[in-house]
Amino acid sequence: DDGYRLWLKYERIPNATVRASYSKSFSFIATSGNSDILNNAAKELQTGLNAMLGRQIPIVKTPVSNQHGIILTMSAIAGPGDGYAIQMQGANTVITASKDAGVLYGSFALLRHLQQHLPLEKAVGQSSPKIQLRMLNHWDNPEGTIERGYAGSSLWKWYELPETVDPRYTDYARANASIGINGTVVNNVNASARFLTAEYLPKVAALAGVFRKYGIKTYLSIHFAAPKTLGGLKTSDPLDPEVRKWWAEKTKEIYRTIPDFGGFLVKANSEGEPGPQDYGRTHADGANMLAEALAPFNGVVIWRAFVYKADPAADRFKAAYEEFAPLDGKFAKNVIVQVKNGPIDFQPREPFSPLFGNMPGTPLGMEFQLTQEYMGFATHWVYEAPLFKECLDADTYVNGKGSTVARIIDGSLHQYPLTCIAGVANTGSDRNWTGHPMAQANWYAFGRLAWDHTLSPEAIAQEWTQLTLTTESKDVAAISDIMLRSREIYVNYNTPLGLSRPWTGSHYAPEPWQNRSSRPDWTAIYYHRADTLGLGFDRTATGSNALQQYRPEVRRAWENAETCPLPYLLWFHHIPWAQKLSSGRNLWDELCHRFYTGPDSVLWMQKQWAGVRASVDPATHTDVSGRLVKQYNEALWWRDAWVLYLQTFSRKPIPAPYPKPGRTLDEVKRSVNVYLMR
Ligand code: BDP
Repeated sequence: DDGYRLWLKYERIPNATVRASYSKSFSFIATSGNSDILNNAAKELQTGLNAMLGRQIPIVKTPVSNQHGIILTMSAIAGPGDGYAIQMQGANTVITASKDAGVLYGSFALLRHLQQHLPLEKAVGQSSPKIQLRMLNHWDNPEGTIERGYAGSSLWKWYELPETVDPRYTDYARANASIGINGTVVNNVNASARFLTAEYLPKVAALAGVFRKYGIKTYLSIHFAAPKTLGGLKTSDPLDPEVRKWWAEKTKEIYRTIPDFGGFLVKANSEGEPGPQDYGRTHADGANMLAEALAPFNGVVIWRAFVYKADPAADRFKAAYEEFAPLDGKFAKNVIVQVKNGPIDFQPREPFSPLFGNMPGTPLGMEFQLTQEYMGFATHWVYEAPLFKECLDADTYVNGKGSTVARIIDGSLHQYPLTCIAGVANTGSDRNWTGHPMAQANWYAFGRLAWDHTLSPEAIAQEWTQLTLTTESKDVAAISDIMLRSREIYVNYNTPLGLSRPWTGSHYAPEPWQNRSSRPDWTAIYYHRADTLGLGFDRTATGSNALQQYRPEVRRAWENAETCPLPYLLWFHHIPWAQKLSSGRNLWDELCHRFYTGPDSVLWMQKQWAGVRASVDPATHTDVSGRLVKQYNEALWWRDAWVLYLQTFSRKPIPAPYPKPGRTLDEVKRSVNVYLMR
């Protein structure tokens, strides 16, 4: 198996009894089929059922009497938005929705159910997504590279488009639709203005033409200075009438080419990108100018809150809140402010961003990163659902207990008229889409949680494993177990106890010693603040006081070093090396314990994985086994880098029973430098 089919494998059902019982129920697929989306729903059911049952099931216009089949219908009673209902009427299975996309989602839900060989009656029920815009953000560049992409090059073949439309675009759309994703931003937030040109819009339109048939809208990241760079204007000032006119005209042109275009994603005044502040204007001024251009077409502006200034005295943690919270209520109706889950940048563990809850008058969208920029690229096995869920379930206390991040994002807490969740895509041109075969689960889990954030990481892991790897129940349990522990295992050898960002260059190899960069918050020492006294970033009132940005209940949970949960400890406190922690160990011993437990746990992953060999496809099994060997070696690398480096401050021995690293700090640094070479 080359992994291309993702979770849409539709393997023949091995158990003859199950096959026979399904076969009785599925003699036809009936649809009045008056839209591309309905036709694709019927086609997908046909493809799936034919393969799983080993027979040919016809698509018909009206139900066949004396036979049992699937009926696809549209009706307003089936719940709001993209929701669907699956019912039994007599012996027919009826999938109803008020929109054709809902019928498509219901069809995929039924297929998911059958792929797990569950009794048909149990498929009955209703489901509606909790969030309106469920999107992938591709950080893909026009020349085919992907910013922070580890699975080959871009899926989009810009030089061939629009004349040649790769069939893979359809499979991409199927995969997304199967998990309810309904929007995609096709280009990098560090955006090239090229995509807005008359040469490139038809290429984008060709992609949109494929995606539309699966209920997916297409969006573009824009370059804020395009009026100057493309339009030849003297300025890109958002309050300049000529600039506003330019965007209005450009937007009209886009909608002429792509009538259902979704809108713009914007990274502005962030990491060197242009923006309204270049002209003394605010983020709201910039967003509202674009909102005005998009409003006649019901398009939206998704404006990112990922900003921080190169100020050596500032705490980067506080930056997004400081810039955006004062702008609450100043954004136009069709603007969403998209916030990364944590205040810094997609670290293996971060506290939730303090912006969540603090902009009741502005729809806030969530940005998660599926691509493993800070989690071992496509080499390390990290199942991200526990990370997503930890953030979604975090309680902000803004309207009292139970004011979770999920309830902010889904709009229920502040009655947001627009709701949005985005995942920075981990897909690329690799045959298996995501490089590491197990990283497919992160794409899958993102979609499932975007639809329903109450699902558990366990349930999603089991479901994905059954669809993708095996239905053998003891092996499903063993694989899910690896998945559920994998993120904590990575945290243990990478950034335990609330350490963060031990990188400057590659975002892959350990560099906790990095103290030189063009700006202080691009060094590693800025984040961990190791010295002879201790370790960690004091963000309490005696330090940067970033904790002030949270509600008192949250602050109280984190501000006392004695009671702060260990996973967040060094995010908020500078702790003396010898200080005893709630675990009973002192800081140094606890760190060593985690750095040593990490690689040992990777050995456990290897053992568990070896145990499922019999029921997993051999090519996939071998591929993952190889990656786990690499992951172990690199976990040791991380361990040695950290403990040897931190030991220069703590001046304490490695506690028993752990062995001393078999190499020196200089040796580790030399091997890391290889990864930083040009
Ligand atoms: C950082 C990435 C950088 C992105 C940036 C962003 O290192 O490549 O451009 O985030 O989100 O994590 O804009």
